Amino acid sequence: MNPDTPLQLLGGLTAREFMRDYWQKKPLLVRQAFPDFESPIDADELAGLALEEEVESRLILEHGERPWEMRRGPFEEDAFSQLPARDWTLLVQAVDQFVPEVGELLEHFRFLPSWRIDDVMISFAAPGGSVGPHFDNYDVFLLQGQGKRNWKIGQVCDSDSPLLEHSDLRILAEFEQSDEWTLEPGDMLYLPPRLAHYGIAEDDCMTYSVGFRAPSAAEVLTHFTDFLSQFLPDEERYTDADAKPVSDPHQIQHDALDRLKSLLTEHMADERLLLTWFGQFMTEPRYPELVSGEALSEEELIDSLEQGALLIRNPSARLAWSEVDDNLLLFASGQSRLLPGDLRELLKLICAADALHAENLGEWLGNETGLTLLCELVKQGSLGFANE
Ligand SMILES: [Mn+2]
Repeated sequence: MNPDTPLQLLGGLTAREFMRDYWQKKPLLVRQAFPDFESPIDADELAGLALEEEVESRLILEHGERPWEMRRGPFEEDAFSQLPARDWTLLVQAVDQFVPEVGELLEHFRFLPSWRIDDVMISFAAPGGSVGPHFDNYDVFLLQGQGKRNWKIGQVCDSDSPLLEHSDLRILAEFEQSDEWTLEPGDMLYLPPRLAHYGIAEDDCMTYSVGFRAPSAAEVLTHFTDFLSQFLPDEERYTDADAKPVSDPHQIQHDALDRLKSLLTEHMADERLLLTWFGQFMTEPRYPELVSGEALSEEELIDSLEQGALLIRNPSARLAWSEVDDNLLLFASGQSRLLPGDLRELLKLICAADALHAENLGEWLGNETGLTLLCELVKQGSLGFANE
């Protein structure tokens, strides 16, 4: 994707301009980002998904058993027939994993790293439906799929921003409106993290939210140090072979702090381990139970592909790659593999292709390491045969 091509999705901005001026900085409203957009899924299909055990869904009722009542799915079939005429919202997470046409929308966001994208949540709201004024700690693109929604934006928030008490949701107690727009199908609003927003359905209304992953500093530190500590033997300890006799035995001297700092720096600076951890962390599937496969021999794989089989990415799997020295790392759904540098084009193909087949794999079918890798990915469940 050429970063200097103006994009309709970004209202005629290039990806480079959008990243420089808006991304993580300020909101952007784009009228007809998706011209003549027709939602690939309707309200009944969305409600149908919310009945499924493996799908994560919530219902928000502004005037439920308590204000802003939240109910968690999966729901019973009659749950929707008993709802009031207005002021409720159904939210369904990760619809991109269950409806391929929704997953395809993400192709338009290829100017951003795929490992930063979390999911496409779809909400359906009756007139007046809202989840209240709130803020999120991640970026979001809000695409209007059907009907109209009024969006108000407000102040930049943080964890000290006052919230309503006794609420199932994190609803802001104060909302300082700075702007508002009514979005129609195909219109899209980009919001940076922590900006207060308040969307209210004007009629039966469906909104797509493309959400992002951004680990908190606390998560980075706890998860990375957990990961690192697996590689550290118990005998590796605080050492002070350079210590001098102390004048006050009760005082912790700053030379002890220096030794600690160098212990930390030594391990934190291990770039290969940092990269390995990060790639694994960012490709962890949202629903690991949906990523499972079966063992397959290399002969079986070649036979199937030569008979025209298609290998496709499991929509619940996440893939990314990176380079380390002369080698490559492939990250697949929370696991990593160190691979020789000559597999670069294969890794790029595995990560990017809609489907792998005899034609686009070509000579890779004769590459022993490449074949082993493909079998491992099938076994792990990140790749699978189409129509199975
Ligand atoms: Mn939000």
